[in-house]
Amino acid sequence: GLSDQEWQKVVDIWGKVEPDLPAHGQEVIIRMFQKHPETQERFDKFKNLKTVDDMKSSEELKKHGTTVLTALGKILKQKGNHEAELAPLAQTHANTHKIPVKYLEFICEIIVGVIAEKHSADFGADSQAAMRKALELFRNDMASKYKEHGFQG
Ligand code: BLA
Repeated sequence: GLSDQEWQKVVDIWGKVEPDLPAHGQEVIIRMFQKHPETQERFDKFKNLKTVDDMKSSEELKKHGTTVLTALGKILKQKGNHEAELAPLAQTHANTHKIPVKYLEFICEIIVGVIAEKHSADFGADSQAAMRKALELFRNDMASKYKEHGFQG
């Protein structure tokens, strides 16, 4: 798990992200689609977006980015006691969306990268390390829940 100090770093940096979730979320989703095009194929509603300009103009994409970061923020603020938040997410992601754990790794790494770019002064090495640990915990707990649903992930 994370120490109290590490959780504090996670919550503090999230406080910098939160005032503009749509811009951060949009950037995260576009980068994921650019770097890992197979992830875009998982979205019926985004398959038609061919260029970065198409992606930037899509209100639906921005909305999805906001949904993702809103859900993640709620989870991080639980400081590991996220069972209530994780259970419904694991359920849809195992049974409906069927999102491999590998894709969770992709998006988590991109989230760290986007925060590092937008908030370099507030996201030093120790904060980055704390955030990586928190995201790893999130992924590990998603992976165990996937298995309960019979999805190997
Ligand atoms: C939908 N993803 C959702 C929803 C939430 C999240 C809250 C809507 C409710 C639901 O269907 O459960 C949350 N998505 C997240 C979080 C992350 C994220 C917390 O990416 C990452 C920290 N889901 C993934 C990944 C993909 C993904 C890596 O975790 C990428 C391929 C896909 N999420 C995905 C899809 C939907 C979804 C396809 C349905 C979108 C729709 O049609 O509305």
